[in-house]
Amino acid sequence: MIKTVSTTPYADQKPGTSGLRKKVPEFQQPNYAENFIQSIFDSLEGYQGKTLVIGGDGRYYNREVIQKAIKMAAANGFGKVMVGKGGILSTPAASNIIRKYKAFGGIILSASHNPGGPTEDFGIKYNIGNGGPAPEKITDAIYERSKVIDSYKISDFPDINLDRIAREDVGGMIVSVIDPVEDYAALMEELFDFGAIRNLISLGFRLNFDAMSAVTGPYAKEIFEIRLGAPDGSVRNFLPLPDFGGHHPDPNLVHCKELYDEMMSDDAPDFGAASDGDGDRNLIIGKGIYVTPSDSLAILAANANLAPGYSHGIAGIARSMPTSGAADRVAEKRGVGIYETPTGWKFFGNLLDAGMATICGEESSGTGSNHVREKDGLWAVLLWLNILAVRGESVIDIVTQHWATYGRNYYSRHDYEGVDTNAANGLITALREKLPTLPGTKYGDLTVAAADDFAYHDPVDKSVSQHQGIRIMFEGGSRVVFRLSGTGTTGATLRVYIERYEPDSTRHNIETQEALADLIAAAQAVADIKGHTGRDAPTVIT
Ligand code: VG1
Ligand code: CO
Repeated sequence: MIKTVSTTPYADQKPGTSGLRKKVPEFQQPNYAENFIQSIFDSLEGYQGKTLVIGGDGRYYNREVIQKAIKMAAANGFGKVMVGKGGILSTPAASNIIRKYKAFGGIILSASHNPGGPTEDFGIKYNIGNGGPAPEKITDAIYERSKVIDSYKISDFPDINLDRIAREDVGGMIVSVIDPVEDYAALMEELFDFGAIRNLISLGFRLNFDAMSAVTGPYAKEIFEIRLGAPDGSVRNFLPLPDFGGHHPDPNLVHCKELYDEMMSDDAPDFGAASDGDGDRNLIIGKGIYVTPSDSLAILAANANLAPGYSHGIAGIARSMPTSGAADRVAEKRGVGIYETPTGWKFFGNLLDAGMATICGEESSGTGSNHVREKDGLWAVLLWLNILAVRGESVIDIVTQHWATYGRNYYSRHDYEGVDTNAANGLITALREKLPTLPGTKYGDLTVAAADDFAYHDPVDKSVSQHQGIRIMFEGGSRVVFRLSGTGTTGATLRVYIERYEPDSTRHNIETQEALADLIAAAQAVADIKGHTGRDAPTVIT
């Protein structure tokens, strides 16, 4: 039976960079999740009788919201729901399922790299029929709807058993509980030369993958240990836990310190990697070398043709604006397109759909391609392994050769987390007001060449997205970018992105923070970070 439940709106359901993210207790308020899910459905047209994919990263509250979403999908007229067993679907796997089974769209329950647990973070995002995050037009409509919503529809059938693969008819809708790994692993086998990678591993190449007690565990176990023959234990923290074992499932040098230290040790394995809460990010560390995500994007793009799925070459590369220009140099040399988008994967969808870009990436450890419409952590790891298997060289050799060929883009991101929201907004506003006066200004030996507030003009649908980050470009090509995070749940996070291009290969071995020291000082001076936030130093440096 379908019930119509009356409700009152919440004022704070504005989706951020990647869906709506809030603390679990906020999501547990009466009707909070229901309001948002109904607002999604109310913002869509033409889904009657169609398929909805539902899955999440296994974090605390995942199962409860999945049951609500299934019952609401039935009440709102969907014909079928496909849901991952155990409520599990990594973000890229969900994107694949939507595409492969021609679903109308999907609801992904995740707060990605944010911590999980009863007092930590939860999130909901909607993906459209191409498998990618809903574009701003839809997320804006969802927000508008959420501000005035007065009822939602829900069916009252019993909870679905999510722990066995089955198909049942409930309340006139089919619910199909599917294996979350199978279709994804099959797609990876199509794109990459598993034979070559298996051979590399059988010859003694050692790999170490940290699933961070998050969603990629079951995928990584199946792919690396079972299909590629890596020894048992190559994948660690492979059991998805609702609180990620109390850690942040963020694959960076702070939260993967153990893996990093191991990779820098004398008897390090050949290759170390990790992925985040929902499986769309990647961390790549070779023996003795951390590969920055921006370099990784450039190197993957330059070598993608070595993998069967990309043997015909790539059409173009897209990167988010704060991501370093390393990929631009590859695109230029190869004569393929290069696109600069705002932060967040939703901006890549149009370029991928139009065949303009094949490979996309972000400085925040996200890389992916046209195989799905999300960034994909295991995809990046497998492309690296495929390249290593074909080239027969070490990670460090491949990276240093890349720098010698293209020059090195020294790059770092400084995050100031948990800053007072007004202070952070004040810093950005003050900086924005200063923009016209900045060109020509000197900071030490650096002179500002140009400064702007990045706006993106989508070449496909012609939409315009304003205020996507403040860019300060210096003479000689170095730059500093400032923006506020759109994924946090506590206060504000200021992100400062710092980049210097160094063509001279005799200067490619400087420690990153040292190579960027003058730009870091300029960033402090131009934005008065200390004055606005009271902070002397960033909380996280990547
Ligand atoms: C961050 C990253 C951005 C990424 C987004 C979602 O956004 O900077 O590059 O697309 O997270 O990633 P923000 O607004 O906090 O800077 V995920 O893996 O958290 O879904
Ligand atoms: Co993620």
